[in-house]
Amino acid sequence: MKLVVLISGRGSNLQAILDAGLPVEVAAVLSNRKSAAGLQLAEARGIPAHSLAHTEFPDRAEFDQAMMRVIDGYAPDLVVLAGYMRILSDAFVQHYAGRLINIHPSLLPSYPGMDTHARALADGVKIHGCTVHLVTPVLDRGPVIVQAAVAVRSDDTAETLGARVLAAEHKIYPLAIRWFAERRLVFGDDGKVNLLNDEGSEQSVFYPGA
Ligand code: NHR
Ligand code: GAR
Repeated sequence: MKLVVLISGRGSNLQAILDAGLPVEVAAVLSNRKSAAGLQLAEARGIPAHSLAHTEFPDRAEFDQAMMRVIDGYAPDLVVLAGYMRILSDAFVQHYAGRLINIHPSLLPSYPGMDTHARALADGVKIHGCTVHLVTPVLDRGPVIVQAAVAVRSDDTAETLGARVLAAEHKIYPLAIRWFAERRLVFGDDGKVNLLNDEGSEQSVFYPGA
């Protein structure tokens, strides 16, 4: 099972994926920012690391086409967005349909988009978390694969809450990739994802509070 991972920054989810002992090969890492720390991490592990600056392309469609050419050179089974911060064109999403996943720092469909921890705190919600989902053209609305719940504390700031959510991300993203690699995920026509258990039947997917 070959993966290509797309990042924009720090790369802590990339690191969690690399350190999880998964039955996968991370064939390449791509960033839309040259300064992304995750690129050095990839290089240190001997993984080809590419940066394509979106600012050097005339529009989103042409940038995405350039990304697709590099990605397809590695013939990945799965494309993993790990803190990748560019909205993807429909052509890109369709090209990788069923093999493109993202981790988002909220319990989707709550808090799509940016600044999720500050928005959750402003609303006074008591449970927050993160979601691994299949990417579809509608932003942050693709089928949910797995979620982790994180209890909000009365003294939380966006930083303290975000740090606990990030720790949960580092658990569920490798877990979801393992299930994908083991071909245990079933993407139903109803837009729902189920997990095959050892008996071969389906069970709903969840991750108890992290
Ligand atoms: N693309 C599609 N088509 N569908 C999804 O579900 C996607 C996607 C691209 C990225 C990740 C997502 C997240 O987890 C993701 C899901 C970036 C933005 C954004 O507004 C929104 C959602 C996500 C990632 N990006 C700005 C843009 O104009 C740039 C922001 C910046 O550079 O700081 O692309 O939340
Ligand atoms: C993670 O919290 C990820 O969920 C989030 O960015 C962070 C990346 O951290 N993704 C988004 O907000 C996507 N819009 P990392 O680079 O250390 O993995």
